[in-house]
Amino acid sequence: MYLPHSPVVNSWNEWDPLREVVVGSADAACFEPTEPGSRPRIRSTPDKPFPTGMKSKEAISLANEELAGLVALLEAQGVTVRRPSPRPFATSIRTPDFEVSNQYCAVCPRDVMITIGNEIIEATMSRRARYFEFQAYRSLVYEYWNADPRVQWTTAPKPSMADGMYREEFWDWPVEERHAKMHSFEFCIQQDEVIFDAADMSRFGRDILVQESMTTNRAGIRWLKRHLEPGGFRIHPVHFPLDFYPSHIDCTFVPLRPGLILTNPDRPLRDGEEAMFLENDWELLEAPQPILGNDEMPPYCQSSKWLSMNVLSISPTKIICEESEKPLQDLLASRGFEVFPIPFRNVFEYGGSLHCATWDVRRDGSKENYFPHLTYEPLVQPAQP
Ligand code: DAV
Repeated sequence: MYLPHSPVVNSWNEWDPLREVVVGSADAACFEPTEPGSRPRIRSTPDKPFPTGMKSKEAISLANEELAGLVALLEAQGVTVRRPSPRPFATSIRTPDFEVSNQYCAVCPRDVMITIGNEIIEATMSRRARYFEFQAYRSLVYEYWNADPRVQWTTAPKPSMADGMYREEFWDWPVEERHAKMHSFEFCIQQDEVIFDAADMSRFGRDILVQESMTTNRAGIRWLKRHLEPGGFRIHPVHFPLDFYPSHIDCTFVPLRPGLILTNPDRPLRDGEEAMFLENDWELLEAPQPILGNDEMPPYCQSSKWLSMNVLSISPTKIICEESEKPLQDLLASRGFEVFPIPFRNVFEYGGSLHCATWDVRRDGSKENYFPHLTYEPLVQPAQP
């Protein structure tokens, strides 16, 4: 078999030159159902019931137009763009452990799929409506896996998603209680089963950050450590105690290129966790306040205003930003980036912006050590000879 120099699946960080990427699609997208792991609310009228079933044709085509704009920009930059397979998201799911009235969508491949070097990992997921979301990417995964024997493919263990996996009172805790509990990192999922969404990880070569969140628990982080440490990776749990509803790290702590991380001024790292960055010459650069406040986000959007930070790197010098976020664009330009602004606000109600709506399959580059001064304790110490 003839093998090209670089495996067809090869991506070690968030910034190396991008060659192939999957961009999500809003086809057949549904409203996220209310379930123990998620209580969606209409922003303007939180007491009104959240809609169920398929989103309107108009909402779907507005989002699809902006996703097509992203595809066009990436292709003009020489990036190969792939799309998910159509899936019947409006159908209900029933397993021996749970039932849910409809599924969600394939707008945010980032939440489900991650490339770690030459390996594709399908996340366990944390919400019922997203249990089968990996199916939208399976034909692509088979294509990559068949094309190159160097490609590894792992599906993480599926949790039961039974009632007992969740802590439903979480949603009713008043703000004072959340504040009191902010250092315990207990959210709507319990700790018994292995649970993680792919978007709680951020890749820095041989170092990978994992956020403990509403969508990733400590057993999930242990599974990732045991799975990845033998391959020479170091897995670093990170915490943002002032984010009372944390899910997915890519609106909170966003590496832009070696030595530079965009940080969220409302969500500082837990005391002590910044040391590994500062001691290894990484600069933490605060993002400016987003253009729109939380109250001005689209009514069905469940994410925060910090979707502003959800940028996508085409390379260490080229970056795609939402078009209204001028202050962020100016900051990035002042740091030497070529910024590509595109409209993306109609995608927000599907749970993400530019980084969320993509899954990078191939970038240039290899496994580098960007943290040369680091002491790391692996879960399992190598046996003494
Ligand atoms: O800040 O609301 C949203 C991430 C969506 N995948 C936030 C995180």
